[in-house]
Amino acid sequence: MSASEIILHHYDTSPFSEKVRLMLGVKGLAWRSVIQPVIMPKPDLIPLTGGYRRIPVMQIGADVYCDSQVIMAELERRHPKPALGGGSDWAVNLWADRLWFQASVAVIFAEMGDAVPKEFIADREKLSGRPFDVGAMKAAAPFMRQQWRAYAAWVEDGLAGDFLGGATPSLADVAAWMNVWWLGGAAPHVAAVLMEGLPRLQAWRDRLKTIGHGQRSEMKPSEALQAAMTSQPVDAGVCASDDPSGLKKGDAVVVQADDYGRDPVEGVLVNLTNDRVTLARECGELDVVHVHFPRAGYVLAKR
Ligand SMILES: N[C@@H](CCC(=O)N[C@@H](CS)C(=O)NCC(=O)O)C(=O)O
Repeated sequence: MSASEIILHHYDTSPFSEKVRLMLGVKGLAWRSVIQPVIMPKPDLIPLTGGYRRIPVMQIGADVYCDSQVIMAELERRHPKPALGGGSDWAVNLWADRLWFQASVAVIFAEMGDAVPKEFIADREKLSGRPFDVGAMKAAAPFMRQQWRAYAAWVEDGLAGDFLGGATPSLADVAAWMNVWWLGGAAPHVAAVLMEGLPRLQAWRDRLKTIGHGQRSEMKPSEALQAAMTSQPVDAGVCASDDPSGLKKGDAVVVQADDYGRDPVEGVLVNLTNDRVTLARECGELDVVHVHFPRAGYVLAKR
């Protein structure tokens, strides 16, 4: 086990994890896979994140990256070749994560919602703070299918070359892939209808499928905790002195998602840039861990 090993906490059916797995494939990287539970409790994940429960989480030694957005940014930073870009692709990523994903949720659970175990429903109600209402999703499905189709048609239009990024895959390709992959796996008959007459999208899907996930090997959750315990965070961090929030290095802060799964994570601010916030957390037996979040989509406040 090396301190710079990429450890991905995920589960195979997780669409947000699939983005990261594809990116690992595009970059041809070796990584360790730690399978986490689909519902709470997650006793081997929470000590690392300080309360964040969503999946995926990436860990490299004592650095813990919460949310696929900051995970992708960190993979791009540490492994810049082949380059997947950035800039406005991040806006595409947030659209695919939110608007397109919500359409996928409604379309998929309208199909399979009746077969979902009640423990899963209870867990997701707690996560979202709203009823998991299969009846409402069925009622919304015809409208949401139209939304899904309209989004898919944007990808069709954007495919002048093999990928949205041109000749090679970009962050926008990875972001859009999640929804196409999830619907294709969970409700293939609906996916076939919604992608009918979009030949470039279909060819793009088949092209992305062949990329794979890089070199994956399994790891026990206890080994991942051990990796955090025996490592130090990679750098001390830099806080921009002119951040409009007025927050400064060393402030006691709390970070939480602004959509669902809003469990607050408390720590000491060590890094603050336009796209990232990092907290230092002293976690008892885990010593000091740096927990990284994106700025976009997260609320950061002084404690
Ligand atoms: N914005 C987050 C969203 C992550 C997300 O919603 N993940 C789903 C799984 S794909 C989740 O955590 N569901 C609840 C759970 O697995 O406990 C990201 O980009 O990583």
